[in-house]
Amino acid sequence: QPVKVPQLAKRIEQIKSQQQQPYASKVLLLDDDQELAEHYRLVLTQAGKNVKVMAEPTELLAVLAEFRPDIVLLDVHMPPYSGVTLARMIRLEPDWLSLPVIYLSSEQDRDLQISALAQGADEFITKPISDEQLILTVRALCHRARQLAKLVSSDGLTGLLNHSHIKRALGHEYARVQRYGHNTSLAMLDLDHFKGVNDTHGHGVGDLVIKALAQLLQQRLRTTDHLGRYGGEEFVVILPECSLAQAKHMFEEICYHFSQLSFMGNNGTFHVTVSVGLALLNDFVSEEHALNAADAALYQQKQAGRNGVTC
Ligand code: GH3
Ligand code: MG
Ligand code: MG
Ligand code: MG
Repeated sequence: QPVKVPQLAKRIEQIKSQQQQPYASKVLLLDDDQELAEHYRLVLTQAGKNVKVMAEPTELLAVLAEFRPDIVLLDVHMPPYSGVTLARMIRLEPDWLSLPVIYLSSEQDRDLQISALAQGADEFITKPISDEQLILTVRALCHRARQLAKLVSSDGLTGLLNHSHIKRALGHEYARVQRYGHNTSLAMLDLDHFKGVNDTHGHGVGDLVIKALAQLLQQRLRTTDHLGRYGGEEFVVILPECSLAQAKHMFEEICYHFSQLSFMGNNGTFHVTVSVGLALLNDFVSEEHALNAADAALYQQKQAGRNGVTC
C-alpha cells in the first residue's frame, strides 16, 4: 500500500526537527510543592528540556537509573525527607559522581546553604527563582557536564569511547537486551600484523593507521552504535537493533574499505587490514561471555587468514 503523502510530509518534518535538535537535556525535578514543580516543568519544557517531575524521594535511585537525567533539581525541605540527604545519596553512587545537582530552596540561612553544598551539590538557588535564572543555570551546568563527560569517556588518540566507557556501554546494552530482547550485535576488531607496521614505519605512522580505522568506523556505523578503543589496536563496537547477519555484512564492507586505504610509509604507500569477531549479545548469559565469544571469533578469523569477519 502506498504511503499517504500527508503522512510522508509529517514524517519528513519529524526527521528534520530531530536533526535540528540533536539531544534535549534531561532534567529531573524533585519538589514536594506540586504547583511550583509544575511551573518549573513548564518553563524548562518550553526551553527545550525533557523534564521529569517526581514527588516521591524514596524512588530517586530507581528513577535516576531509568531516566538517566543530565541534571537534578532538588528541593531542600520535603518533610520527612531532606534534599541534602538525597544529594549525599546521589554522590555515593559512582555512576552519578559528575551529575550536576542544584538545590532550589527558600532557605535563606547562609550556613545551612553552605553545609548543604558541602554534600556535593553544585549550586544553591534561592526561591523565588526567575524563569530566566532557572533556564540559564540549567543550561550552563548541563553544557559543562556534557563536555566533562565527553572528555572523561573518550580515548585521547581516536576520540572513541575509552576502555572503561565502552565496557560500561556494553553493560547498559546487555541490560536492555535482557529487558527488551532486541537483537544486539557485538564486534571485536584487531588490526592485522600491526607490530610489523610499527616496526617498519614507526609508531607515529602506526597511530595514524589506528586513527584512520576509528574514522572509518565513525563514518560507516550508526550514531546509535557504541564505538570504543578497547586496547592498543583493538576496538569494540556494540550495534543495537542489528542481527549477526546484518553486522557481518556491514563489517565485511568495512574490512574491504579499510584494506583499500593507502598509508604513506618509509618506502612508498602501504595497506593494512583488520580482522573482526562477532557475537550476538542475546545468545549469552552475561556481557563478559559475549565479549569472550567475540574474542574467540576474532581469533578464528586470524587463523583463517585475517582481513575478514567471523561470527
Ligand atoms: P595480529 O594480526 O595477530 O593481530 O598481529 P599483531 O602484530 O597486530 O598483534 P599483536 O597484538 O601481537 O601486536 C599489536 C601491536 O600493536 C603491538 C603494539 O606495538 C601495537 N600497538 C598497540 N597500541 C598501539 C598504539 O597506540 N599505537 C601504535 N602505533 N601501536 C600500538
Ligand atoms: Mg519543599
Ligand atoms: Mg592485538
Ligand atoms: Mg593485531
